[in-house]
Formats: sequence, structure tokens, C-alpha cells
Amino acid sequence: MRVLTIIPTYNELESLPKTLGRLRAAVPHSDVLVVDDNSPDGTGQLADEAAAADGQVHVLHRKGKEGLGAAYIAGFKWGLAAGYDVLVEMDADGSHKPEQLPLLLDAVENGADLAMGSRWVQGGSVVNWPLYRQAISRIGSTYARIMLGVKIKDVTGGYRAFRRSTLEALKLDEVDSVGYGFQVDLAWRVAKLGLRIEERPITFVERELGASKMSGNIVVEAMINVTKWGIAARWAKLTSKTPARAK
Ligand SMILES: Nc1nc2c(ncn2[C@@H]2O[C@H](COP(=O)(O)OP(=O)(O)OP(=O)(O)O)[C@@H](O)[C@H]2O)c(=O)[nH]1
Ligand SMILES: [Mg+2]
Repeated sequence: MRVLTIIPTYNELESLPKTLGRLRAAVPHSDVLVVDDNSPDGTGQLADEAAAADGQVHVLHRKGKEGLGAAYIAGFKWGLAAGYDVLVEMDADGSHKPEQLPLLLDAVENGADLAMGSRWVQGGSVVNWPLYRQAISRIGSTYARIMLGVKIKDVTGGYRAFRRSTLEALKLDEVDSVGYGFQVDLAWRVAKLGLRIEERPITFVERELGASKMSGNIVVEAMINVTKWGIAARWAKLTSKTPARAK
């Protein structure tokens, strides 16, 4: 299977070279697409240099910071057009260990339509992640699981491998949420299609270098959307079960 690992970047000058190096060593058959939003720190240039030195590394330059979701959508479209069979989401900051990517790729090879790296299944863990971030993640995931009625334990996680056909089945142009909301949105869309989602335990490592792009807004957006989607799904179920009145 032809694999493309998509790494969105915004000011990841320090982290990106390490992540790229580890990824190329751990999974040499995966091509890489860095999607940079014109990072002021020159991450895009650095990615260009990496691409010039390594034919399996590609770069997609975007005009400005439009959020993680928009960067991934652009990356997915690029990868689908280029004919890849599996498209991977991976953060640049080292939180997603490239050495664990084979776990996700194996799951897809064995039939999963979407393999998700999970901190909150047995065997999953977090390293150096502040307690308040763990709490937000756990509470957010649990809320989404209950509200949306999905079985996924780590629904906000961003280490994922999509089978090509899964992304083709999604209406990517309709996805407009950003941040964690984007990750939940995609998982929810895949779940609604009835496709096979499998979680694999990962060790999530807090970023060592560079600054976080996480914000309170991102969390609030995700919570509001999950609430809306959950209510809409319940409403749809309710109205579809109402028996048609005899004429
Ligand atoms: N292209 C692009 N990449 C982004 C944008 N926002 C975040 N990213 C990248 O998405 C990945 C995840 O962002 P992070 O800042 O690590 O967000 P996080 O993992 O939720 O938070 P921390 O790890 O705590 O900083 C990183 O590789 C970022 O550089 C964006 O607007 N555009
Ligand atoms: Mg991060």
C-alpha cells in the first residue's frame, strides 16, 4: 500500500527536522507531505530544503494560518489526487511517535477503514502531559462518546491512518471545524457511514520544543459542535422512527 504521512505545521522549526528524521527512519516506505501555513519562523523553507534532499518528502505551502482542519483537508486532497492508498495524520511536535505508525498501518492493512491512535484504551498512555490537559482530553472524549453514541475512547486524538476509500466517502468540502473539533468531526462522519474504526494504544508525548497552538476557543468550539451533532442525531433518529400515519 502506498502511504502518505501528512504533517501540518505552524512554527515548528525546531520540531519538524526531528519528526521528519524519525519518521523516515521508522517507516521508510511512507512518503511525507508537510502542509505549512506560511509559518513566520521559516518552517516552510526548512521543509523545502528537506524535500530537495529527499524525494519522498513533499511540501504544500498555504497562504496563511487557517487552522489544522483546513491544512489536513488540503493535504488529503493532495494525497488522494496523487493516488495514495493510506493517508496518515501526524503532528510535527513529536507527540505522535513515528515509531508507532506501523501499529496504525497494520490495522488498516488488516481491514480497518480508519485506525486511530488512542491514549485512552488499555496500553495507551501520556508522557509529561499536564493533568489539566489530560482532564480536558478525557472529559471531552467521554462527553463526545456519550453525546454521539460512538465507541471511540479517544475521539479528539490526531494520530490516525485513513484508508483512501474512507476519505473518498467523506464530503471533505463540508468539513469546516478547526482544532479538536476537526478531529471529532472526521471521526463522527466516518462512524456515521458505518465504516470500521479501530483504536490502537499509543504513547502520547507532550511537545518538547516550540509553542502550543491549543486555545480555549478550540475546546469550546468542539464542545458546542458535539452538542449540536448529538442533538441533531437524536432528533433524526426520533423523527425517522415515528410511524407514518395511515391516510
Ligand atoms: N498548517 C497548520 N498547522 C497547524 C495549525 N495549527 C496547528 N498546526 C499544527 O498541528 C499540529 C498540532 O498542533 P499543536 O500546537 O501541537 O496542538 P496540540 O497538539 O493540540 O497542542 P500542544 O501539543 O499542547 O501544543 C502541529 O504540528 C502544529 O504545528 C494551522 O493553523 N496550520
Ligand atoms: Mg501537539
